[in-house]
Amino acid sequence: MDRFERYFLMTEGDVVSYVTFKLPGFFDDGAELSCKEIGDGNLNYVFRVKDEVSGKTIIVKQAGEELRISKEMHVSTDRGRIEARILGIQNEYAPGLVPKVYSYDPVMCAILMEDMTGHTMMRTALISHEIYPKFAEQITDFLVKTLLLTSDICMDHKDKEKLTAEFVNPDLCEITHDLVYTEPFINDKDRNIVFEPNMEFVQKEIYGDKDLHLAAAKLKLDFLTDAQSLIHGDLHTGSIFINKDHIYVFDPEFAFYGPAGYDTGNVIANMLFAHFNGLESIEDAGERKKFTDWTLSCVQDIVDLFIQKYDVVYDENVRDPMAKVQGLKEYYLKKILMQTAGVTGLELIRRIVGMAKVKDITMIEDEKKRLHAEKTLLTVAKRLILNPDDFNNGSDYISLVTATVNSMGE
Ligand code: SR1
Ligand code: MG
Repeated sequence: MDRFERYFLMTEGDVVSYVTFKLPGFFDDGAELSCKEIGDGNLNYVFRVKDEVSGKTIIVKQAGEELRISKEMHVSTDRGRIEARILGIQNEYAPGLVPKVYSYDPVMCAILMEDMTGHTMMRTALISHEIYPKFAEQITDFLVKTLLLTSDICMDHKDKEKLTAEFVNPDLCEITHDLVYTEPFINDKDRNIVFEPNMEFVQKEIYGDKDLHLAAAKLKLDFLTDAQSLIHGDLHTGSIFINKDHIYVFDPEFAFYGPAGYDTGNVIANMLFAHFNGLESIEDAGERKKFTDWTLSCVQDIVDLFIQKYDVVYDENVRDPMAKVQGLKEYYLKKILMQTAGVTGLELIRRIVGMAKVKDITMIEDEKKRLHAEKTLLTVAKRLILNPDDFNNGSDYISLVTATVNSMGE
């Protein structure tokens, strides 16, 4: 019996032997292998194994039974299978925009995959106020292709049904039901973490707003019932590796058949976190303007390029004869845009009020500035959730953000 026939949580030392055992020949004879755990997510362990002689590297991502964010939370390790499988599918629809999977091991619940060398985690880069002029083009390619080409508009319905069954992902979806669609509004499990100076505002504007609760409840029903596209399911800027020329989208373990607007909304919300981090923490006025002009124009471009590319990809790939009926393309887009607005609002609220935070906000050192960012974003979020019908293009988002910033004062 080999050491890896039974699941256990590996250490750095185990991972070196594991890679040699699982992928003999990946590294040259005479390789001097070292390993480091580099994960900083909430769920899994991510190891980089490196041959110190050639510099060649590989990533091993192992799912633990307990989550890193909280030992009390246990989630099926089947998420590794889901992630390995969807990376293969996304690589067909959006070639080169996801890391290559070399192998998936259902016993150790570990994925052996390409190291995204030469790229930085996008959230880290944005907190350093790096600008990526190609990002809107790149991410909208990924979004339109992966979302539309896996939908009933473009796929054979039987193939889509089979994929839907393969991607039933109850444990990870339950996390989203709780952390995104429920707890931020009613704190039913008493797990929210509210920045103390913002408590009064949150109690009145979020916990106390029944209209907001109803709108969030409607969005939750959409998430539960609308098996529209094979979505990434957690597409924040910590799930993207980037450099000036290229992006990799990774970490799709929350994938399932759900509303397409869940992915687009997550991207937009996380660009808004970067925007407010820039507004509140860049001291030099010129630098601040440069970065925040880009983050805002990026939000605008993401929405507008998504709409433009949707139009082309729809026409080129529409398959269902009834989806060719005049007006259906526009109806379907409107649904996605409304979901996008609602989910942008939900992601903004849950990262400020709920248990899983984003560094863009928590790293704003000055308490007053953090409070200002949080209140402004919560106000933006409420408008998006309560009036999703109003957000039909990029400039609708920009007008909302600009007007809210102006109305909140210093
Ligand atoms: C319990 S996991 C908390 C969050 O981390 C993941 O990245 C997802 O965003 C999840 O909601
Ligand atoms: Mg993740």
